[in-house]
Amino acid sequence: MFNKILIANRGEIALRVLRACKELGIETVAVHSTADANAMHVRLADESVCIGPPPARDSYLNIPSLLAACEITGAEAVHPGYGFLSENARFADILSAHNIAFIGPSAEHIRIMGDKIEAKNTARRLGIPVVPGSDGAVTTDEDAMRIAAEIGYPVLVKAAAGGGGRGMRVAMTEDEMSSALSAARSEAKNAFGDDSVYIEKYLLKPRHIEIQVLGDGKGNAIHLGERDCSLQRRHQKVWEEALSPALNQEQRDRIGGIVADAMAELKYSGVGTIEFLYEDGEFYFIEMNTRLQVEHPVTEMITGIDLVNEQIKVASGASLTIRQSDVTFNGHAIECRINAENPATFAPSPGKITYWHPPGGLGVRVDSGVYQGYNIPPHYDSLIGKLIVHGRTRVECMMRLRRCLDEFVVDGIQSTIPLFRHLVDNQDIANGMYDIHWLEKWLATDPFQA
Ligand code: MV4
Repeated sequence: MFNKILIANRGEIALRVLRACKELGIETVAVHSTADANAMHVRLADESVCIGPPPARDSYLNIPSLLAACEITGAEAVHPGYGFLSENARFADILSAHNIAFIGPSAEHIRIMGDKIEAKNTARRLGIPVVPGSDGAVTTDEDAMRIAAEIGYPVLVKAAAGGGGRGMRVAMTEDEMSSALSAARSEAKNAFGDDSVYIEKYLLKPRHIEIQVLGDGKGNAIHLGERDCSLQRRHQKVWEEALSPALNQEQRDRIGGIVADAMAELKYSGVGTIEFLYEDGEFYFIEMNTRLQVEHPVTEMITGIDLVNEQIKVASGASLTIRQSDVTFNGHAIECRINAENPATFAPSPGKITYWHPPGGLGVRVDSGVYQGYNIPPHYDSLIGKLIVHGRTRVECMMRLRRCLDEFVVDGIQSTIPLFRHLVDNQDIANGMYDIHWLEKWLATDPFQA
């Protein structure tokens, strides 16, 4: 096992990783920008190193500074958290060249899954169901038109180098195809410097359902069920829950088994998430995330498995000790992302938190790096905490969530808490009847009379 881990992140996830390290008896090194000198992850770590000025590219993304911090402190491993360098294959390669462990999968697996076409081909080869479409990039517009006609409209033109919804265009009919192709290509060229695109059948009202996996890189892999992340705005998840209100145990066992077998065959190491679109009882792979995700606590709440603890153990060379038959799903969990934002417009709201009173009690978890008197810097994302609530049933979970949202007080800044007070009382949400477009449609009805 490692003696000392450097945490190459900030905010709530740096704290989350720090807690797992402490419980394993591992020393911790925090890194921080000059804007984060007063951050909680710096205070709670055994040691800390300032790695640069506020902009992330000069600090949390600054590989030479991070290497120097490892060197100075003698850290044997780096946990990247999510975002920043967590899916950077070059960073994983550089660490290994310096004999420092990257707590995550192999650079090769990060690279494969970072290329949307290669990821899809790999998934298909491993027996994971994928969206019908072109097998790889389309070269000419004529090819694209022919393939679209074969698949049947509507189709979606996607950038090979894409992600986060950029470089995507829908063509509802053949007449829209040439403008969709040129728009997707030019947006992709601008954003990623690569104008290759591929084509998929466009699913009109899917849910976003993702499967959590854990592998040891030696051919052992298990799945930890799904999370339903359909409630999102502009590709930013807002509310995540496990299990999905749309699936039954038979569907879960089936898709989970397919994914776990695929990850065993790939010899995947660490935690990972296989993202699917789900529509009319069918799953369609879209991408794989090779990192710990923001919403991992909902899975922890229903399985009792500490994902960061497992991640660290397999990165140090241990074999998986949890078998698939050991994994059981207990009750229901919901996560609300508490952002420092206007709840109606989502405009960022950095500044000083003058009052902070998080909820508590049975089945309640608040993962946050903030405290009363803390000044939220404007340089990073607006996530200031996550409220995760567990109940024996989805109904109990929703009742508890409503109670927690009543208790939660955040003053001095605006937060997304009022948005969740609306959602927890909404009939569609209570019925679990929502797809990836639900939240944006509901916001268009001006629920805050903004
Ligand atoms: C799709 C789709 C419908 N059909 N692919 C958006 C981001 C990228 N990761 C995949 N995305 C989508 N791919 C097909 N064939 C709809 C989306 C999509 C979406 C997916 C997941 C979560 C939110 C979304 C919001 C809009 C569109």
